[in-house]
Amino acid sequence: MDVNVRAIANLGPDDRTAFFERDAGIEAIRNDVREIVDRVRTEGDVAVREFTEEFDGVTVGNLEITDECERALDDVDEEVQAAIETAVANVREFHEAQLPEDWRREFTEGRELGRRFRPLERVGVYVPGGSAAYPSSAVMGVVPAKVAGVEHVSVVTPPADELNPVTLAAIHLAGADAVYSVGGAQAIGALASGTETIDRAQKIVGPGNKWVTAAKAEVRGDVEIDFLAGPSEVVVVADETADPGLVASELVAQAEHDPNASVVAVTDDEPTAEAIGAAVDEQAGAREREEVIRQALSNETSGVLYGRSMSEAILFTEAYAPEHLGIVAEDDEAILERIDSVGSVFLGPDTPVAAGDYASGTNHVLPTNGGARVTGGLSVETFLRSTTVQRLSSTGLAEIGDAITTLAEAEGLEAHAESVRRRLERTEGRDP
Ligand code: HSO
Ligand code: ZN
Repeated sequence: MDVNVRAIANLGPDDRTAFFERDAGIEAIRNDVREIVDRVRTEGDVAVREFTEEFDGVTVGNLEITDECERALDDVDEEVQAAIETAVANVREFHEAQLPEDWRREFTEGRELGRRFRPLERVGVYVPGGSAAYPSSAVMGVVPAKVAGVEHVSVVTPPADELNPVTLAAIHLAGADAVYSVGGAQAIGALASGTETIDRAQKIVGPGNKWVTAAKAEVRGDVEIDFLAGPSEVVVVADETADPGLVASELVAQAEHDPNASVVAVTDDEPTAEAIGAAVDEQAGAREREEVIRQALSNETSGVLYGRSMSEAILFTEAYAPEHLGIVAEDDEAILERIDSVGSVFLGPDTPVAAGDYASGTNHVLPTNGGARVTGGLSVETFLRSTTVQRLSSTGLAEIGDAITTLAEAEGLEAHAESVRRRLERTEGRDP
């Protein structure tokens, strides 16, 4: 039996730390990454090409491959193209529903305040390649940016002797404006500082391996980033009404992403936990990526747990703050009500995480590693900035005049107070 079935009450402090402080493993490579990013900043394309030869073992001709993406459509099955189009349409529709409207309101007479939303102008999206080539991630990164109104969306994706045509086609169908054949930390460095060929981005988004993640941490500050997204995670909360086989299939599915994936089922019922554990082991053996799955299942951040009550299961889940949360239980809404820290939620037996991974319309670029305690996943807002706007009438200013001048003088900023007094006096002069 590979997957551990344990009582939450029996977890020691070390077990809990492992579960709740999942390490992205980027600290160890920070120095190497800093050097790559620095060299790309000072040497531009030359450094990009050199690192690509060193790390990817590929000599790239043109760094820009925008036209190849369109041509790649010819090499993609009609069925696959239709599936990408379905994903793009659903992701677009869901993200269009998120577009905020500008607004203004009069809060008291003559004091009108509002907010205005405008897109960023230049954004970079990382699309993973290699063995983890995810065409779906191209859709998840590019579509929300275009829906937000970003004018120039650049995509970077790692080179290969033969690029995956499905990934290229997805990048094109999602609506990217420019595409470059570069991956790893050098790609993030290039987007952060710009090179002769690659446009400098105001914000960089998208998942990647630990080199990409470490590079995003490195450039954060010079450029905006979404958040750090590491190996996939899922927690499924189940009660005794759940079909153990379905719960198990969720753990096995996310486990196939990465040997470092974290997959957990948590329940209030020991027999259910045992049944899920047995189903996980059985299903893992039947999957193509069995080896990766078994490694992920044996991580100290993976396992099947049972609590003495649903409350104990819920508290565990909240502390875990998973990227994905499945709830398969009689009163799933009541359980959801008690969980705040999670990237994306999947309710009921017919809602697999794979739906959100590919085609229901929600975004699959989500915070891992407990990031859900402070942020959500990619959305239209990721690509917008907000501005506040106000207009006061003389009445509106008079109403708050004393509060402003008193606070300004308390701060020793007498000129601030004067800027208000002048206006109040002007009004008095005008209106005896
Ligand atoms: N579950 C991944 C996204 C993905 N799944 C892409 C399949 N393809 C995010 O954690
Ligand atoms: Zn997935």
